[in-house]
Amino acid sequence: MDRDDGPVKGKDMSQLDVIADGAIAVKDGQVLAVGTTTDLNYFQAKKRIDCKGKLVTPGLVEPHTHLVFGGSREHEMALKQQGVPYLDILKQGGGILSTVKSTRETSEQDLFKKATFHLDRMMSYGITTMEAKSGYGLDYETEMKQMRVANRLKASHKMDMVSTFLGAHAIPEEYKGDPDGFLDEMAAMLPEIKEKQLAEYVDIFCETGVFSVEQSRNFLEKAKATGFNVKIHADEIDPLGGAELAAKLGAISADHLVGTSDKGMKMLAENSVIATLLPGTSFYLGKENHARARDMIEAGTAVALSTDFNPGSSVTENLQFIMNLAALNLKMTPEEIWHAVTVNAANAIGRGDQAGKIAVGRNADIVIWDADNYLYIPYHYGVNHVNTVFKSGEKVFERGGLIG
Ligand code: IZC
Ligand code: ZN
Repeated sequence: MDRDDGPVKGKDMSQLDVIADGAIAVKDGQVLAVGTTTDLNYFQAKKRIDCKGKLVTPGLVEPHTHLVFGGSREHEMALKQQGVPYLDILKQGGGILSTVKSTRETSEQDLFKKATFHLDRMMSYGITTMEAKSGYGLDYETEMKQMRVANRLKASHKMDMVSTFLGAHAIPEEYKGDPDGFLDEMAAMLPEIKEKQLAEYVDIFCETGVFSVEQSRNFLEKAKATGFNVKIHADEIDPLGGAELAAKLGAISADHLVGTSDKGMKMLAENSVIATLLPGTSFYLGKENHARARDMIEAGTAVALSTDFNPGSSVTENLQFIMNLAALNLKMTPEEIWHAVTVNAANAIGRGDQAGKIAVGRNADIVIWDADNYLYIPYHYGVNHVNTVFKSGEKVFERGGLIG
């Protein structure tokens, strides 16, 4: 609990602070004290909640989602089953571009309603802070519409929200064959996004057939010059060198990293870039190769985990399932996994000072689980283990029971 602020790196990720017979005092939405029940017994609490036999953790933090979108892509499931690769579906005008069409056609109010539905579900899985990217507009109007929705949610929903501009997510039909022209249009939006505070981060999909390392560097340098911190969808499918670029630019995080080279991993560690891994995507795209979490941790990197929630490559709001996948496919230990979905995820979206830890002065974002130890959650897969979720001290979700 007394660790300095900042992410937990490398082998420190295996040291988890656990208090047996723990207690938390909460006042005005913040943590007032943490200790054992004996330590905190002197508090004259107005209300006491008995968590006997239950694991209690910080609220989960989700650092990478494509939350705001129109439509869905279940019609592409058959193509996937026939073995058509994700990038081929995109090349044929489907994939991301299919969601772009739906998002352009959906009204701001309907996008808001749909995003609220997914956000509520995320909270029911124990998430209390999360990031949301734009990137299904690929034009001025729709990108702005998506970011306005994210910011309306930030103002109205109990979830703490962080908005990211991902205008550079794919090349729209109007700019086919002219990626640089398209990037110029997206870059021209940066000053207005900054001025209106519509996003805190700028991201790009650096991938074969989408944006090259050089185009990504150029675009993200403009974002940095406008005052944004940057993130990269790096080496998700092909090992292009996105991790090396993230390190050179001093990005706050590099995300995916399935194909990252040894050199890229070394550079991420040396430059303290958080490695946000998204094993749900490898799972959902049916990939056999996985991000090399063990090597990244060995190199001293802080690893975070995320659902990548989106309508194409990872359709789930369940970060607990990602914890199961991290154990099974990334070979991460339970201790590492808990750091990756709390403190490291919070640091990956600039919320390390507020979220991701139960510590004095931080938001009382707390989850009570239907489990009596922390090993249990990455072990029992595919279901929701949450009993109760508190956001800033307020109960926002409680497990319901069967009727009758
Ligand atoms: O809609 O397919 N990888 N972007 C980059 C995605 C997946 C989201 C999507
Ligand atoms: Zn993504």
